[in-house]
Formats: sequence, C-alpha cells, structure tokens
Amino acid sequence: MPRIFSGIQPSGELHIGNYLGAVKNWVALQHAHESFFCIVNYHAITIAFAPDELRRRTRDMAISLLASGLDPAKCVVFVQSDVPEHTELAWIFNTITPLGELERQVQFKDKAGRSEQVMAGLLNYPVLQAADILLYLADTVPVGEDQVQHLELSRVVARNWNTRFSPDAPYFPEPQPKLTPTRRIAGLDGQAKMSKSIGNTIGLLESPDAIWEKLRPVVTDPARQRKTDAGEPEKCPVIYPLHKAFSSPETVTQVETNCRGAQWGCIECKKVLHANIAAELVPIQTRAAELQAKPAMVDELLADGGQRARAVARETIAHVRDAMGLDARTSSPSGATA
Ligand code: AQP
Repeated sequence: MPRIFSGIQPSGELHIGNYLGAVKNWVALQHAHESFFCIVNYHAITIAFAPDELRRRTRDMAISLLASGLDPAKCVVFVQSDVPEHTELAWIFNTITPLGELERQVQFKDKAGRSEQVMAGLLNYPVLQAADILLYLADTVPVGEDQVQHLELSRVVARNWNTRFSPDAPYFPEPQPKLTPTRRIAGLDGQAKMSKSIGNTIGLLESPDAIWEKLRPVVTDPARQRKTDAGEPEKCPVIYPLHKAFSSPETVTQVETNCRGAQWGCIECKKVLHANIAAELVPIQTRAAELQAKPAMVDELLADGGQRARAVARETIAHVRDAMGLDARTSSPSGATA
C-alpha cells in the first residue's frame, strides 16, 4: 500500500479548518494507505506555549482525531516527541538546507511578523517537517493549501540528500501534497485563514449554541445590507464556502438561488448552515466525550502508536547514519547498523 504521513500541531483546539482541510481526508485515506498521523508537539513549541497546557492539548488533540474517525487498527496515531528520530533527522537535514530557502517561506514571515522575538526553531520549522515526512519514506502528504510551500521544501531536502548521499538510487521519495476541495477555509473574520494561533476559529468540539453565537455576526456579501438586496454567493467569504463543505449539493444550489434572488436573508442562510454543521459535528462530539472519560486508554493508544512509528523511524535513521558515515562503530559502509 502507498504510504502517507501528515501532522497536526497541538497548538490549540482542532478547528473546522484543520478538519475540512486535512483530518477528514486522513480518515478517508487510512483505508487504502499505510498511514502515519502525528501530533507534532515539537512544532508547537516554536511559538509561545505553557508546558501544562501543551500536555493537555496533546491528549485533547488525540481525542479529537480519534473522535473524527482515525482508527488505530487502520493507521498509526502518535506523538512526535515519542519518536526522537524526528529531531535527529531534522538536525541532519539542517546541514543540507540552504538558509535562503527557509527565509522565503510565507508561514515563517507571517508568524515572525506576529512574534516579539523570533527563535531559530520557527525558521527551521519546515526542516523538521521534512524530517517528519521523510522518516517514514512517505510520498503523499494530505494537507491544506497553507502547507504546499513547506512540501516544496521537503522535496528540495530529499533531492539534496539523495544527490549527495545516494546518487545512484534515490533513497528518499519527493513527497507530493494531496489537497481536498476545501483546501483553505477562511477564518470567521473572512480574511485570514482559519488558524488556531489567530483565534478566528470554530472548534470541532464547540457546542451548537457556541457555534451559532460565532456564526450569527459573521460577515457576508457586503452588497446585502437588507434582506431584499440580491447577493452573490461568491462574495460571501465564510458562509458560502462552509455550505459547500457541510451542506448537500441540493442545499448549496438552494443557497445560490435564494441568495441571488434575495429569497433568504443571511440569517436564514446561516441557520441552515448551522443545522448542517451540528449534524456532522455532534456525533464527533459524542465520541470525544466518551474518550475524554477514558484518558488512560487514549494514552495507551498513543504509546502503542509511538512504538509502531519508532520501528519504522529507526530503520530510516540506521540507513541515513550508515550512508553519511555517522555511526562510528561501523567499520565498513556495507550495511546499516541496528
Ligand atoms: N484554514 C485552513 N483551511 C484548510 N486547512 C487548514 N489547515 C490548517 N488551517 C487550515 C490544515 O490543517 C493541518 C494541520 O495544521 P497545523 O496545526 O499543523 O498547522 P497550521 O496549518 O499552522 O494550522 P493552524 O490552525 O493555523 O495552527 P497554528 O495557528 O498553530 O499555526 C494542515 O494540513 C493544514 O494545512
């Protein structure tokens, strides 16, 4: 089976942007791929964080992923810091990654612009990401659109390493992104992408009442000042795309007709959307509540996932060390050491 890898930061509550852009796709892909899904806590410490909160968020993220439909019998779900080979490979990759490639990354510029002091870890974030993916020799990475540039960098890293240390037969694949139709969900402000660190989100586990309080004031097509004003769905930055993600094709057609014909006001349109979001999220929330009551079981699943991931990671690192002459105990370069 083809192998996929993807990760998510425990930097806040899983939101519907993460869910639609990535996690829903992971759930679908786990059946036909050898799949590794990682809670990337080393990435999450590249911005301000509190240790106790990080610990809690890591388990909460696992609960949200399992409740969304990741099945440990079909895929490996694990925490990045349980597999130290991620940081080892990241260091190695740092030595073959041109600085200029990192400085031009849009996400770095964006997050650096929002930080008082910029740490080297933020710059090196995509190198760690390349290590995450390549450690599992994954060639497909289901992600949202914001990660496409980082994946380009992963391909540069793979190519650089192969050229230098495996010129005859490339060892690392050049991983490609796998996007969903909902590759970029806008935040509730209607401008920036929905993002944990901006806080313009609808959380996957928020109650229907809380979700309604967030949806009600959301900006729509500015031409619709009154219910009788005709609108254009394409100019509605949040509600229309969310209808396309959560509502049936028939409802989406109805939304388009009733917006253009001013038959529905924006509040009516939002109420229909709200009902459809609740219909999809409430069963996930019920499963999450069951898992929250069993923290020891969640921890065990993660520990098991860490062991399964580490078995693969060790093989890759052994090969890399051997190819680079990094294992001092190996007297000849003929074989990988365990
Ligand atoms: N708004 C979005 N629309 C579609 N996909 C999205 N993803 C994130 N935001 C959107 C996808 O979710 C996966 C996990 O993302 P992440 O947590 O690793 O990092 P991120 O992309 O930086 O997500 P956030 O929410 O913006 O987190 P912070 O604010 O902590 O950086 C990825 O596949 C991503 O593409």
